[in-house]
Order: sequence, then C-alpha cells, then structure tokens
Amino acid sequence: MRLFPETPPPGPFRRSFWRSPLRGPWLTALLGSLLLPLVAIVAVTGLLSQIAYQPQLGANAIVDPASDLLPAVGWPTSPAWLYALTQGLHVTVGIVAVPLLLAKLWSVIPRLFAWPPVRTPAMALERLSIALLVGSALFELATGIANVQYWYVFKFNFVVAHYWGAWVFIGALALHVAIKLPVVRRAYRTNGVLRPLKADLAHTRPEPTDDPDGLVADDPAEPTMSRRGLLGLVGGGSLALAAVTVGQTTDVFRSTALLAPRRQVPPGGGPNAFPVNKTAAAARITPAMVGPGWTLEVRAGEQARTFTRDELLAMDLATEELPIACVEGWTTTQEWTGVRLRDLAALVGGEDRELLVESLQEAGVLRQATLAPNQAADERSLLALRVNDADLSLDHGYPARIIVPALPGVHNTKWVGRLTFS
Ligand SMILES: Nc1nc2c(c(=O)[nH]1)N[C@H]1C(S)=C(S)[C@@H](COP(=O)(O)O)O[C@H]1N2
Ligand SMILES: [Mo]
Repeated sequence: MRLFPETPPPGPFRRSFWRSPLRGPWLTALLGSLLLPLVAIVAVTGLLSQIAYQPQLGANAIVDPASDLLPAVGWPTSPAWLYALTQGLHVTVGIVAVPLLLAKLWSVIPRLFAWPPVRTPAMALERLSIALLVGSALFELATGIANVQYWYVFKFNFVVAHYWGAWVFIGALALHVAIKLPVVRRAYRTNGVLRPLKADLAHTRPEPTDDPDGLVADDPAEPTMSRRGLLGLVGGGSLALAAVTVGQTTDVFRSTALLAPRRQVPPGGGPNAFPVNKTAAAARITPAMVGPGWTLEVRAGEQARTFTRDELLAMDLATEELPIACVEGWTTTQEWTGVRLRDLAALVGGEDRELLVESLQEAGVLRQATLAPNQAADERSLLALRVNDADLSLDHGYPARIIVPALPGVHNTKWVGRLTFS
C-alpha cells in the first residue's frame, strides 16, 4: 500500500508550479558557499561568548554547567577589546547573514514541497535533518534579533534556548555540508564557480538539468533578473544591514546604527552620556541605597572591612580606558577611574582568588557575578568610582561599579555593595 497518491495535489506540490529560471544546484551551491563562512563566524563567536561567561564560576551559569558541552577553559583579559570583537562579530555577522539565508531558502523552496514527501526511510532521515537545520537557523536568528532589539517576546529563557538551538544548528549543518559536498563539487565542475555570473539578463539561461534534487524548473519562465542581479540584490541587502548596524560597536558612529536600540545615549551630553543598559530605576536602585550611608564591604575568609566612598576616593586611584562590550553587540569605551581590584584584595588578604561581586540590586540574574582569579588580579581591573573625570551617574552604577578588560558587559556589575574574595 502506498502512503501518498502518485499524483501530487495541485499547487506547489506540482513541479510545474516552480518556474524561476534561476534556480538550480549551482545557484544554491554558491549561496551556500557564501553563507557558510558567515554562519561559521556566528557559531564560533557564539560559543566563545558562552565560554567568556565562565559558567563554571559561582552563580554565573545560565546554562547548567553539568550538561554544558563546552570545556571551562577560562577567558583572558587581553586584548581588552577581545569580547567587543567576538560579540560585535556575532551580532553584526548574524544580522548580515539574514538576506543570504533567505535567498538560500528561496533557492531550495521547491524541495519543501517535494512529492511524495517521503519515499524511503533514508529520505525521511534526510528530510528530518533538513527540518532541524532550517528550523534551528530560523530559531537562532529570530531569537537573537529579538534579543538585541530588547524585544522579550519569548516565555522561555533566551540564553538557554539560544545556546541549545546553536548546538542543534551546528550538528545539522555539519551533516548537511558533508551530504551536499559532492553536489556542490559537481555543480561547480559543470558550471564553473563564477562563470554563470558573467551572463547578463539577455544571456541568462536555466542551469543544465543534470540535477538530482530537482531544483531546475521543468517549465522555466523567462528570466526577469540575471544571476548576478540576484546576487547584487542579496549582497546589497546584507551591506545595507551592515551599514545600519556596525555603528553601535563604536562611540563615534553610534548614531548611524539605525537598527540598534542602544544608539541612544542619555540626553544632555557630558561625561556620562554613553549608552545605559539597565537604568537605576529599572533595577530598583533608590537614592537612599546609594546616599551618604552607602559603604562597600570587602571580605576574604574571616577578614572583612567596610569603606565609605570618600575612603575609597582617598586610596591610590588608577585610570584606565576600557570598553563595556554588551552581549547584545554594542560597545562603548570610556576612561574609568577607581581602586584596583587587586589593591582591594590585598587589604583583606584575598590576592589571586575568585571574586564574587554583589550589587545593591535585589532581584534579577545580573545582581551578582563571579570573576576568575586572572580577572580580579589584572592591574587594569577596577572598582570604578568615576568616569571621564566625573562621578559615575546613577544609571552607570554610582557609587561604584566593576570594570574589567575583555569581560562580557553583563558582568561589569553596577551599584556594587560587596566584594568577596574566595
Ligand atoms: N547591577 C547590575 N549591573 C549591571 C547590569 C544590571 O542589569 N544590573 N547590566 C549589565 C549589562 S548587561 C551591561 S551591558 C552593562 C552596561 O553598563 P552601562 O549601563 O553603564 O552602559 O552593565 C552591566 N551591569
Ligand atoms: Mo549587556
């Protein structure tokens, strides 16, 4: 008995429905070849971001470290712009890949309606792997873009879902590349790698029909666009997205980042006019909590000391130009002044230890972070009290905040109340 009738239902399940003369194995191979390095960059930088979070330390973990597939290899403090680079690439390249991904899906869309949907168990497996690949690619892009837009529509934990979605994607992609490599090779051997791009509209013909996947139309329509025109359209879309995104990784061109919510800086200019992630009001930090009664508690083992802000300001202060690089892709570099974390460690005998940083903020995962010994010991790592020669603004973490080179922005804790070296 047959699972599906021999004749496909009318509409997209019939091969005659798909008439674009541009579709074929060469076009799909070329789009795939262009997309692959981009998704590789996004995947690698995404995994690096998970490593940079140091989930093995304290309460840093968002993804359960017991089930994490990545080794806890630590994260350096140099170069200071390392996380700005990796995370800037992750977000920018991910956004730039969108037009290419859509074009690639368009190029294979007849396969979605292949008839019969499954013929053999092997084919069922292949289709399942494609479903996982396409599903995870769309899921990763949709959740990633929603997150960088601060559009928290999902009811699940973004980090956990985006992380495990990435592994599904990486696995399905590796399988897909291995399976399709011979098809790509043959498409390039038959058509040349770039030869079809030489044809203008008048010379645009369907690809040779030697095509096991049935991408070449049975009944091709007249072309309305050349292949290089299609590539120009897709590439132009990617460049346009890059142009309205990359500005957020700089302080000079931030206003050009039309698609980035963090192009806005606090109004009025001045030393504290750079992007704020979470305002003091949103974090429920009240003026009373940070008033003259504020003290910093510093502990290591049995040793505990408290300092007022004036006492901290009277210590040996250091000034460092360091970036805050947010996981959402924006970066700002400012000149911070404060007490070196290693000097504070020395005051309580907590040198070369892990450092638990706790905020006055009472709720939310970002109220605390754990720094590794190399991060707490770096001579540029500060408990910053001032920025650009002025007191920190309340929104930037007054009375005191953490600034550590190459640390993911999320761990540069604001409104610090307690430091525990252990
Ligand atoms: N206590 C506390 N610290 C925090 C946050 C927070 O929500 N609460 N946000 C973090 C994030 S995600 C970033 S990117 C940086 C941004 O610092 P800024 O707002 O001064 O630019 O602060 C970090 N420190
Ligand atoms: Mo952030």
